[in-house]
Amino acid sequence: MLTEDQKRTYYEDGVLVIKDMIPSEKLLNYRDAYERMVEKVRAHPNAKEEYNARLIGGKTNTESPTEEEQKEIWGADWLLHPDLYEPEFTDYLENEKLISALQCLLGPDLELYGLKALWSPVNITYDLYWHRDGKQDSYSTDGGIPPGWLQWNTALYREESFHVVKGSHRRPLSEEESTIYGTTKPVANQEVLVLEPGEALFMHQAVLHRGKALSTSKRRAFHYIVARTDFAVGTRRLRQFKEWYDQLNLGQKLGPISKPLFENFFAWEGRTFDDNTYPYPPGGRSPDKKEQN
Ligand SMILES: O=C(O)CCC(=O)C(=O)O
Repeated sequence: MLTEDQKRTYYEDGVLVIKDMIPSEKLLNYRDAYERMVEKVRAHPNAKEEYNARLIGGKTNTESPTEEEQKEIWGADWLLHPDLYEPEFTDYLENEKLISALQCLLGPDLELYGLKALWSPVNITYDLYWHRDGKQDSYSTDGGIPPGWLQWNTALYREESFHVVKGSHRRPLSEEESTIYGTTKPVANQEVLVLEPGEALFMHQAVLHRGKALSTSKRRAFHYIVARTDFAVGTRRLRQFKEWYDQLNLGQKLGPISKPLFENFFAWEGRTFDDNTYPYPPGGRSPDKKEQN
C-alpha cells in the first residue's frame, strides 16, 4: 500500500523510489540467481536473438565503441525463457508490498507484461540516451496517472544509474530537452536516482530519462512491467510467455499473489498492441477510463 505522499510523489515527479522492496533475507539468493542468468546470456553466441539481449552496439550512445565493445551486453528481456528462468525471478512477484503498491497506481487487476534485466557491461560504460518510453511528444495530461502500464527497476546492488528530469512526464519537452533528446548530453534539472540494494523505482512512461552504468560498478537490476488487465498488449509476447510458462510448469509452482499476474495475461488471447476495439469482459474497465486509486 502506498501512502498519499508516495502517490503524490509518483504523480508529480513521474518516479517513486520504495525502500526494502526485496526482503533482505532474500537478497543473496536473488543475486546468485541473477548472476547465473547473466553468465548464460553472456556465454550464448546468439544472445540477441535467443534472449532479446541488449547489446551496446544496438541501442546505447556510448562514444565510438570498438567492434568487440559493441557486442557487450547490458540486459536481457526474456527472463522467462526456460534456459534463463530462475524461481527467484517470479518469487520477487510473490510480494504483497510490491503488488499492493502497483495496485495503488494501476488498479486492482494486473497482468504481467515484461520480465527483464539490466546490468553493467564488463569493459565499457552502458550509457543510454535520453528518451521517453512512449513517443517523444506524448506526455500525461491527466495528472501523471500511469497510462495502463508501469515499469519499474529493482536494484540488487547499490546503483546510480537512473537519470531523470522529474515532472517532465506532465508537460511538453522544453527546447533544450528536445535538443538533447536521443543523446547523452547533460540537461537542466537532471537528477541521478541512487538505489540501495532491494529498492524499487517506479517510473512513468513519459518521464524523460536515461540509464548509465560504468563497467567498474556492479549493476544488477530487474526491469519488470505490469499492465492493467483492460489494457491491450501484444500477442507475440503473450504466445511466448504462455509457451514458456507451460514448459516451466509455472501454473503448478507459482504462489497465490504472482500466479494471477500470469493467468490474467493469458486470459485474453487475440489482443494486439493497439486493439482498442477488442471486446472487454463484462465488468472490465474501459481502456479510456483513467482511475486514480
Ligand atoms: O537503465 C535504465 O534504468 C533505463 C533503461 C531504459 O530506459 C530502457 O530500457 O528504455
